[in-house]
Amino acid sequence: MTLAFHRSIEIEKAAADAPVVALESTVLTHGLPRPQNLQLARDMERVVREHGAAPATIAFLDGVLRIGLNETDLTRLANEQDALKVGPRDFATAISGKLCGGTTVAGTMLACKHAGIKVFATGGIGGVHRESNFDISADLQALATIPMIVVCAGAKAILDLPATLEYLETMNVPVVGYGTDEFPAFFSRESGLEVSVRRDSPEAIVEFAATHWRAGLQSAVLVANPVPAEEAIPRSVVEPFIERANREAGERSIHGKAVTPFLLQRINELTGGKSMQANLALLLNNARLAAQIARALQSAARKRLA
Ligand code: PSU
Ligand code: MN
Repeated sequence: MTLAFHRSIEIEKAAADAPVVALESTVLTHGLPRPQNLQLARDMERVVREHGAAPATIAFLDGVLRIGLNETDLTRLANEQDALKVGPRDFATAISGKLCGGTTVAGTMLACKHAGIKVFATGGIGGVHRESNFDISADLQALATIPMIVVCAGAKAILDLPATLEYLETMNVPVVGYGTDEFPAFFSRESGLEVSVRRDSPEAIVEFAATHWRAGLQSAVLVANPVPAEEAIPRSVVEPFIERANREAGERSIHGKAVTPFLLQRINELTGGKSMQANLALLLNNARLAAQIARALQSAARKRLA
């Protein structure tokens, strides 16, 4: 038994080995306000195309798993008031309820597993929350078990970053710093924490991933691409706001799925919109790198066949 899904015409038409980049949609439905969400979705798709790959934004529409959305679909999803935030455990809920939903990093990875997509760009992965009673994102579980390349700007700075990195180590997920030895912290380029390995080109990342999977592992390769310097917010500036937003989430008893959207929105208010600028810039930066990686993957596969 396999899961039914629907490909967009663009993805359907792409050759079997064409470079494809998956894009998540929780960032549209829950991560960014309107109208920036729709603009961002379009911009990410454009950046992927400009760099020679086909974008596959992944989401649920009326209970159908969609691999690639057309303009009408994107607009609908971006304006959907009641979109579900869909992680892997919510697939059956979305399908049986014929619901619309944005897929999280973990949900998008599960979709990629069904659709055979090997490269995915997101903003920041979920992870271990601070002072939480066991709030650990399902993103980490997906990274542990689905072999693909995921490009992010580090884990969201709102999280407990050392604990998140420890978890990734436990789960055999290599964290590849793109042009850096330091694990980037989403809004900031610096965290004081180390990545497990550094690579400086898309080709070198592909080579590393191939070697990782040849070693018999089924885990993802997580690529950490620092936010562009012009839009980065120094950690010392953003950290007090993160602490305050976390405190407020606790005071207001915000739980479960609602935690991440609340924190992102509150930090944006506290930084006077700067954090969203950083968020948008890093998302586009990751879409670009993911497209370059998808193309390098295609070249490597063709060389192997030649
Ligand atoms: N990064 C962003 N904005 C977001 C998210 C990540 O810049 O909205 C989303 C991703 O979809 C990620 C999810 O998978 O938040 C994690 O949610 P949670 O911590 O509840 O697992
Ligand atoms: Mn959570």
